[in-house]
Formats: sequence, structure tokens, C-alpha cells
Amino acid sequence: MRNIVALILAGGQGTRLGVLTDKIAKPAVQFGGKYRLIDFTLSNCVNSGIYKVGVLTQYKPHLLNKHIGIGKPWDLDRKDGGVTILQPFFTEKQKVWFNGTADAVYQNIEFVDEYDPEYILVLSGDHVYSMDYNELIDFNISKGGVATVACIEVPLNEASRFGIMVTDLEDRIIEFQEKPEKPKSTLASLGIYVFQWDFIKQVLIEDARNPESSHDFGKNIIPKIIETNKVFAFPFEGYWKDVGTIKSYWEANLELTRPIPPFNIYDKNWRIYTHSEEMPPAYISNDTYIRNSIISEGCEIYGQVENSVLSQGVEVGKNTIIKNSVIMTKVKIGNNCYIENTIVAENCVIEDNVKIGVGDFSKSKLDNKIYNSEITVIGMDSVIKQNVTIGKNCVVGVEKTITNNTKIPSGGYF
Ligand code: ADQ
Ligand code: ADP
Repeated sequence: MRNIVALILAGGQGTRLGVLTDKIAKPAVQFGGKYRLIDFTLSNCVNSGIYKVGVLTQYKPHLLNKHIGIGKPWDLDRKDGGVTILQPFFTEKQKVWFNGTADAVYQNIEFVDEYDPEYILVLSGDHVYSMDYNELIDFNISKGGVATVACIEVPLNEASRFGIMVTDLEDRIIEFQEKPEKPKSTLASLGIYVFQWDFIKQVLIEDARNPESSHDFGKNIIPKIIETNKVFAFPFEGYWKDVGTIKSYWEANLELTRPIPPFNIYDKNWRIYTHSEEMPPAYISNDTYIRNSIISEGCEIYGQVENSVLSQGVEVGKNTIIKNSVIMTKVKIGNNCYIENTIVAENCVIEDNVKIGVGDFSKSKLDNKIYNSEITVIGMDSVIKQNVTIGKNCVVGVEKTITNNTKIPSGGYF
């Protein structure tokens, strides 16, 4: 077996997810009923037979640390290898945050060196996909590369959100630009890399000494190493998504409710593992109507649910209607509520007679880079009291209480 170490970058805030990442790091955000985003990458590692994994955290890591724990659900609670959570390095003088993704790896050279691997994988902790990393590594070996970057074709109008590359007939990367304003191609980096360890270690040491560098793989390292080394692009053919925005997060969740979803969480040959609380089976009462939805264990449903994803332990009261929504763990929803096109984050309480996601979107005043779709978002641990009405495209922050009878018009921020 090859000696591979996987490093999962899990330190980004994911600012474009707005209140969903106010209290927790993006890789800890729930997805698909019972998972958190990092589960997909951790599961890919163990399904690929890679059991030496470092998770690099920084922004609000508490819930993430708790979720990963000693790595048991992923079979990563091992004496030899297993999962190690790597926090930013503290010097005596100051607390130093990782200064970019390459710096995060640079600061953990000692950790990697202990395993003395031939290759390292550098992965993001917040992507939804299934990938056998052996295919990526085999590709790199067969091409004789020092590094390979996984890539997909993206629509031209989205290309400037990615690292964009130009390759030759042998798939060698001959140009690479991080998030270019005028993309030269539509071949996009997934931010998933394999590197020869001895090679990249020297590159990172040099880069750390360079005051001009922002120590980022996409901005600095990849554009530099392609100049004099053989770096290849591995065309990935499966489903891959960086659920970077509220809209894409909501859409990717709802896609899972299709009879044939684009991403299959039910694949027996590629299980997604997670750490979740032990809960009783879901209970569905007499007068319910449930269609096209994901209902997780511990739910108790007395109302209607359509085209929605309900995480564990969600309660839905009598005569309540939920449509096109994502409801996270332990949310309690009372009687006679109507919730549409909404994301409700963990542990919220919604009392009786509450309406969310209603009204006229064209009247929405929220003109914002983050909240710019019809989706309404309720942050973690908030309480919405009786008879409240919240319009479309509204935002309620974390740990807020909205008092009885309040009306928030479309586009409102609370
Ligand atoms: P972005 O996703 O914009 O682009 P970045 O913000 O650097 O790149 O985040 C990459 C990953 O690293 C994320 O999972 C993030 O959480 C994590 N991260 C960021 N800074 C970190 C730090 N200092 N310490 C630990 N973790 C950190 C990248 C590539 C593009 C590519 C896209 C694909 O740079 O070329 O197209 O990914 O999504
Ligand atoms: P987005 O995906 O919305 O662009 P990122 O997760 O990529 O957001 O975050 C952008 C950058 O800012 C990352 O390098 C991330 O680690 C860094 N960052 C996020 N939050 C903080 C913070 N509180 N302090 C310092 N750096 C942060």
C-alpha cells in the first residue's frame, strides 16, 4: 500500500454562507439531513483506503472538533495514523492564524514528516462529492508529475470563481490563473491536489520566505510550480459542488429529494459516514402528507412536508406546512405554521402560527452580495415567537428572539 497523508483544509469561514457560518466553520455546516460538510471528504479518504488524515482548522473550530472527535465513525480512531486535528500554531509572542492555504500546510510540515509519505493530498473540507483519490494519485504517477490538480469543466459565466487552467494535449498544465476576471478557458480547479511530498515541502519552505507571496495554493504555489515542473490536470467526471452560497446550498440540499438525485447519498459502495446523536426512529402521525422529502431519524411529524430536507430530531406540529425548505437538527416547529423556501439552522424554536418565506419578493429591499435570492435564512439557536410573519429573502441572525406578532417584510434583516 502507498504511503499517503491527506490534509483537509477546514479553516475557512465561508463568508458567503452568511449567518449559517456565524457560529461554526463552513465544514461543520449540516448537509443532506444527517451529515456535516466535512463528512464527504473524510468519507472519501477512508473509502479510498487513506487512513492518515490531518484536519487543519482555524475559524470557529469548536463544533467541528466535537464532530470529528477521535474519528470513530470514519474508522479513523487508530493508533497508527487516524485523524489528527491541527490547529494554528501559537508562538510565544503572538497567536498566528494560518496565512492562506499553503501556509497552513507549511506550518504542519513536522506532522507530515512523521509519516514520511511519498505523496500528500491537499483537500477542502467543504465540498460535496465522492472521489476515489487513488484515481487521482494513479493519474499523477502514470503522467510522471510532481503534482496533479483535479478539475472539471464549468460554464464560462462561472469560471471567474475558480482557479482556471490551460492544458496541453498531454493534460499538462501550462497556464494557471486564480479567479481571473477574463478566464482563458473553462477548465476549473477543484482545489483538490496531490503532491510529491519531498518536492512540495521544498516549495513551501521557499514560499514561506517570500514576503511577496500570500501563501495560497491557487494564487501562488500552482502558478509558480507549473513554470518549471510537470503538473497535470485530472479530469474528474462525477458530481462535485462547493456549496459556497446560500442559494447553492439550498439547491444542492433540495436536489437530494429528487427520485434520481444528481448526488447519491444512498450508494452502498461509497458510504458517507458521520457522527450523529443516537435518536429514535422518525414518527409520522395520522393527518400528515409527506412528499419528495428526506426525513431523518428522531423526527416527529404531525403536519405536511414537501420537497424538503429535515435533519434529525425535527418536530413539525399539526396543520403546519413546510415546502422547499431545509430544516436542520432539533428544530421545533409548532402548529399552524407555514414555511416555504427557507433554511432553518440548528436548534431553532418556531412557535405556533408563524409564517416564514411569504409575501412579495419583488418588494424585497435587501440588496446584498450574500442574501440575494428568495431564500429566507434563520440562524442557529433563534426563537421565533407566536404569530410572527417573516417575508421572502429575510435573514434572522443567530441566537435571536423575535417577539410575538412581529412582521418582517421581504428583504428584512433581524
Ligand atoms: P477557494 O475555495 O476560494 O478556492 P480558499 O478560500 O483558499 O479557496 O479555501 C480553500 C479551502 O481551504 C476551503 O476549504 C477553506 O475552508 C480552507 N481554508 C482557507 N484558508 C485556510 C486556512 N488558512 N487554514 C485552513 N484552511 C483554510 C480554491 C482554489 C481554487 C479552486 C476552488 C474550488 O484556490 O483554485 O477553483 O478552491 O472550490
Ligand atoms: P468564501 O468561501 O466565502 O470566499 P472563505 O472560507 O474562502 O470564504 O474565507 C476567505 C478567507 O478568509 C479564508 O482564507 C479564510 O480562512 C479567511 N478567514 C475566514 N474567517 C476569518 C477570520 N475570522 N479571521 C481571519 N481569517 C479568516
